Amino acid sequence: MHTSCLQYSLTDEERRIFDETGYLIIEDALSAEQVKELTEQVDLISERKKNEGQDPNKAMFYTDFIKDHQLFMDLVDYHKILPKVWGVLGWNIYMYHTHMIVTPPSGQEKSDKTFGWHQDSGRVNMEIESHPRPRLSLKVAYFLSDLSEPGRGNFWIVPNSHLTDHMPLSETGTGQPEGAIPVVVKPGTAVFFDRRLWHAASTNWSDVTRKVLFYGYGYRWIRRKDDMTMDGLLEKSDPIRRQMLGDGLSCNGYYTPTEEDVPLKVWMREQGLTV
Ligand SMILES: O=C(O)CCC(=O)C(=O)O
Repeated sequence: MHTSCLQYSLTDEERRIFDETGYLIIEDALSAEQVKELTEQVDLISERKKNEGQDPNKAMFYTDFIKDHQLFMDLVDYHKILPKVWGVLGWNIYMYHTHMIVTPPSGQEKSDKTFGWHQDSGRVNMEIESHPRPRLSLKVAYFLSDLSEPGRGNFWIVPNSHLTDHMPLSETGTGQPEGAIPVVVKPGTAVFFDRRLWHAASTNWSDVTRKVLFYGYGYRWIRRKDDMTMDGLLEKSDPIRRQMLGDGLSCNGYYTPTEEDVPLKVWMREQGLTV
């Protein structure tokens, strides 16, 4: 990690927004060149998946994509974003999950069907007995296609809903929860969201294919949520990236880390940050 990344540290205002609303929008997180190059790789994967039987008219949900290209790997500890992730969660973190979603035009008539509203983490929401539910993890969504208008398969959220355990939905299967909004952003925007924020994918009623990369970060004692194929990748990575990829010295070190388990902690202390 180069110290210049510290200019992208979470600001007090960003922390306030994230804490209060459950999400944070960072415009121009990716340059136009990065968007173009990442999109080329997403398109290659889309083509490959279609050749393997992916229905071209359905959304492609593809996990564990870091191994597919160096450009994806380089976002694991992206200097403009990781400082904000550790600003929220602290240093005992790793990337527990990635998924890419490509949502082609649905060809459907616009409707008011209720989307699939959820908080992340599945059974965690039923099996941890606390209120409000604990934060535990967040995702960063990098939007590659132009979502500056609604109706393009936008990511939908209910702002400020992250401390709410139950989201009332209509019984008729139509309409969205009160306060729900589409996230309307330009290509290159990164959106942070607290895993507890009520969110949903939506139907793409436009003729623009939606392309998004999701990177999930959580505490090191959380299990990974996909295969996280690491063949040969750890060896090529520097210590902080290795930590982000889930490396550690022992099982106990995920709960009670030594300094060797968490190079990010050591690096932060060297920069004079409180750890
Ligand atoms: O595709 C989307 O916009 C929603 C993604 C989602 O629900 C998730 O990452 O948990």
